[in-house]
Amino acid sequence: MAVLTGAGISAESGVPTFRGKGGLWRSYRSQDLATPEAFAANPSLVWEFYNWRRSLIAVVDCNPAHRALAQLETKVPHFTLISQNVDGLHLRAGSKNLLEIHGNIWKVRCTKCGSITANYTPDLGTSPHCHRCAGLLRPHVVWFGESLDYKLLQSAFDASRTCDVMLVIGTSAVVQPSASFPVEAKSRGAMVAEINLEPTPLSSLADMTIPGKVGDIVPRLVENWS
Ligand code: BJW
Ligand code: ZN
Repeated sequence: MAVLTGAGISAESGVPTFRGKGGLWRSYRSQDLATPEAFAANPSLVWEFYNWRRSLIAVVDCNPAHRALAQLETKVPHFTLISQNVDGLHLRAGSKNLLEIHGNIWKVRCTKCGSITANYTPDLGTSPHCHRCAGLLRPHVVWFGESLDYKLLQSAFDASRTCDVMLVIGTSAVVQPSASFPVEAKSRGAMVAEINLEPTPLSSLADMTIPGKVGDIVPRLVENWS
């Protein structure tokens, strides 16, 4: 089994989504905050945005849907969780075989020496620097126009190609390459089921669409999984 999650699974924890009602990209321009060009032009502004989001995420917890997926992993022999989320809530819920394909907001990467470190201080200031080489740090997340980590991407495509079932949970399914994973799974004969409040571009391809809130549906689905 492969599971693809998006911001909708963390919405009930209180983490803002990107495109729906109250979504970040409704109030902020992604070009100004989530591209390498934006960071090069104004790193302080980008850090302000990420410090604000880190502070929000620091005070929330994983919800029953995150926990249910961690439990599902113990019931299914070959299970891969592919998450577009950077909030780390799947890890907090105990998921193990997890591919955080857009990175993790609790990690920072040095723009000079490339070293990646975990840092859980919510507010890092607007110009955090590397302890090793004094280079400017950036959030270890994937911005628009950046490539995903090659190994993570390969593992995500492998899981999509080889699964019998793919659950697609709380994603608008518009951002590439993630939106291709269910298409790949379906083309290799997998059963694709979508759980979302609203229809998405994937809905017409999915074998099953379950409309509703993740917190209502995912725990029930997992409880009944034999
Ligand atoms: C619930 C619910 C509840 C709510 N219960 N459901 C044309 C021009 C330029 C670029 C491109 C282009 N075409 C394609 C591209 C490439 C681009 C892309 O896909 N753009 C599209 C938007 C068009 N992709 C990239 O650039 C990627 N890199 C890449 O492709 O490299 C090669 C390349 C480079 C350049 C050109 C072409 C190729 C990288 C993408 C990185 C995305 N980064 C972000 C930010 C991460 C860091 C951070 O968080 O700050 O990732 S953007 C944002 O979107 C974030 C998310 O992971 C991602 C997906 O969003 P998600 O999770 O689907 O959230 P929402 O809000 O969209 O949807 C939530 C859903 O939940 C909704 O459907 C709700 O209904 C539902 N929901 N509550 C159930 N309670
Ligand atoms: Zn460094």
